[in-house]
Amino acid sequence: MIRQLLIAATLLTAIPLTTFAAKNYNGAELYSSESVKYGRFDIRMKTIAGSGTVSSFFTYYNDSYVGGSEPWREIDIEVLGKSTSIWQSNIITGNLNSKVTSEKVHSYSNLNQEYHTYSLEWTPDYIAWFFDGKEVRRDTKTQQVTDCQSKTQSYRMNLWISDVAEWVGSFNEGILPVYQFINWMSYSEYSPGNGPNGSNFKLKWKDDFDSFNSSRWGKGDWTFDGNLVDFAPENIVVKDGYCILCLTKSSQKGFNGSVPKDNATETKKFENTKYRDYSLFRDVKNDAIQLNGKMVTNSAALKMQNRLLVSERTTHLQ
Ligand SMILES: [Ca+2]
Repeated sequence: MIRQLLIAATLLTAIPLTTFAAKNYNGAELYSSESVKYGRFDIRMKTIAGSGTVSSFFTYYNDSYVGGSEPWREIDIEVLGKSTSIWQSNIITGNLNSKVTSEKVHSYSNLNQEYHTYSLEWTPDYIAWFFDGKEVRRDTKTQQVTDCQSKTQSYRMNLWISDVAEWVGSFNEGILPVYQFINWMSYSEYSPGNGPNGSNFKLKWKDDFDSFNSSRWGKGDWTFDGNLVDFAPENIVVKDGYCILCLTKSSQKGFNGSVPKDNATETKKFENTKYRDYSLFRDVKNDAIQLNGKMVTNSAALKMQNRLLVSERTTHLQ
């Protein structure tokens, strides 16, 4: 009897997880091939509504799940579908068996109806979160910020269903299928004093999702305890300049609909030798402008824009 149990246990560890009974739903996880330490992450996305669901962007030390002497390192942006107006910031440190968390909830309306820009700054001294260019949380020199110095982290976006109803609400499969649309994402390296206007972040790349960059990204094909979905590669679709993460019944993978357009973004970069680099982000719908990541008022924005356009023309005339 004991011997049979031992054989059974050996078989269990040898069989890949995917041969066990599949879950009833499929979600998606887009993950980076590289791991980085520090930087600024900007993600322009439209998340979903639906009790039980989580749409996220997060950074993650890839061996966190191993436990033992490996620490857990994770920084989160999690939009909770139980409401159309809640997203949560969090840092997870400690280790697999003893996690330290610091969740905070942020409220904005209509998260599922419009595209928004979620940003994360990770530095040795602080970790900060931004929503549409405005800072919403900053943790400075806390133990968690210090702990995050120890490991590089990958960056990921996923769409899944949690079985922790007290956190996310109860899931109702009648909402399926639902989709998280990502218009673009950019990554800026942490390089103190070397960014535009002497700032600390220097743009390294921006992915507009005009195609799927398979050297940059991978598609998850796993699951984890407490998650009601299997992540399916087929549930990551690039179409019309958007990356779509799908949450579906297991029999309905993929996306065949039309992509809701992000009608409020246009990013232009002005570069010349006489003037410094400017990053101009125009929110057409709300008639507002961000200049180098800061919101400026309408009248100031118009003046600023005119000056920038003059600068650009001046460059062309030289
Ligand atoms: Ca795009």
